[in-house]
Amino acid sequence: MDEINKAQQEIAERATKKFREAFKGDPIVVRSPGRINIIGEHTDYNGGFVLPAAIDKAAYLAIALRDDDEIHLVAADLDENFSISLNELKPVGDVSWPNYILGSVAQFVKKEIALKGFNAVLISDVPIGAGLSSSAAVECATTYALSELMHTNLERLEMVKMSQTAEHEYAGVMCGIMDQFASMMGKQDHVIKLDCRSLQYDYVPFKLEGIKILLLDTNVKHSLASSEYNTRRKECSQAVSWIKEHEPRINSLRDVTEEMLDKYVLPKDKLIDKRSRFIVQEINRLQRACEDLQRGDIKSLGRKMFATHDGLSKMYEVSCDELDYMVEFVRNNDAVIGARMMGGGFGGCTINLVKEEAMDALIKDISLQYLKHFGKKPDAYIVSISDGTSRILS
Ligand code: GAF
Repeated sequence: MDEINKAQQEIAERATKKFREAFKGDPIVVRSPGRINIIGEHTDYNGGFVLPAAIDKAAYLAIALRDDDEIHLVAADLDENFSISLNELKPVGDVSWPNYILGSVAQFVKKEIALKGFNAVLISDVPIGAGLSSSAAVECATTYALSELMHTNLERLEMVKMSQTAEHEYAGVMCGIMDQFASMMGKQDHVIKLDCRSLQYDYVPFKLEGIKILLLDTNVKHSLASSEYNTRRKECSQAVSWIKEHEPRINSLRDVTEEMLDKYVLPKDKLIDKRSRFIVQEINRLQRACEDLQRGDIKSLGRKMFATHDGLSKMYEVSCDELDYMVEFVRNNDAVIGARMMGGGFGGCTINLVKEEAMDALIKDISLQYLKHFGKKPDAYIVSISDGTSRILS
């Protein structure tokens, strides 16, 4: 067994042990990973493309059915419990983690799929609030586990959509489909080029000789639900409706050109123009980045990652001082091929493609300087690309 699988097995065994301490019976264990995204940010809900991958950090759910309608949950790392009846399902206000599970349960109820109550223990090593989709990991783990236990034969894509709706309805974040798709559909050593409009996708090999993926966590906890994410969505759809008045075939920013923005959006509102122009550029940038990847031109891909960061920071305005600092710190370092903030923004991680031999020195250096500058320590995770949601113990 390789190191990664061994680590997964250990967490799964820990979840099973916790389950047996808290409940009776033998659980199954489902693992569902967090995600990275190489390029293509905030493009998913605009009908564009994204280039995510599942990582070797995941949520683990040890779970078994009950004979009644009750749901009993334990978050082992947080040492918290939560119970509710299937018949009283609703979002809970004061604790957030149960919502990701309950939101997924609610999708089965909505589809009138027969369900029973269940006991579950959650353990996750996806850092919370770091932009690595810890919530999507829990949603996908729950959806997949319930589907297994109830023998539903749901297709993976259907489970992706159910998990996304769980986030909308129980976490109040009108997210696109990227996070749940990456968690559920990830493939080891591959990124997923996903067309978020047609949902067609290709796995693109992503194992770069001598280069590793480094995530630097600002430890600024972002809260997507804190309205800015939903505001960006509204700004983008405002641009689309202004353009649609003149070009009725336009349904999303995917079909929009910068000339259309010049004509129909810029004269009306500079801010909306800036937001939507970033998205139009980002969708194009991703297409060209995929060509770089195909040609093996990693330097060119890296330059595009920096360009994406600049757009997210100055045009889409979803960065923060800490993220900007981290990207500036590595921008002229020859060992760093590309870097940018990743995910929804306002905190969380930067993603960096770093030459292996320079990795340790870089982490040491940036950790020290970041601490001096912001008075708090960053975290560093070297991640590898893993498979998506699966059952790993039964
Ligand atoms: C968050 C959302 F959940 C995704 O759907 C995506 O929009 C991302 O922010 C930004 O690219 O992770």
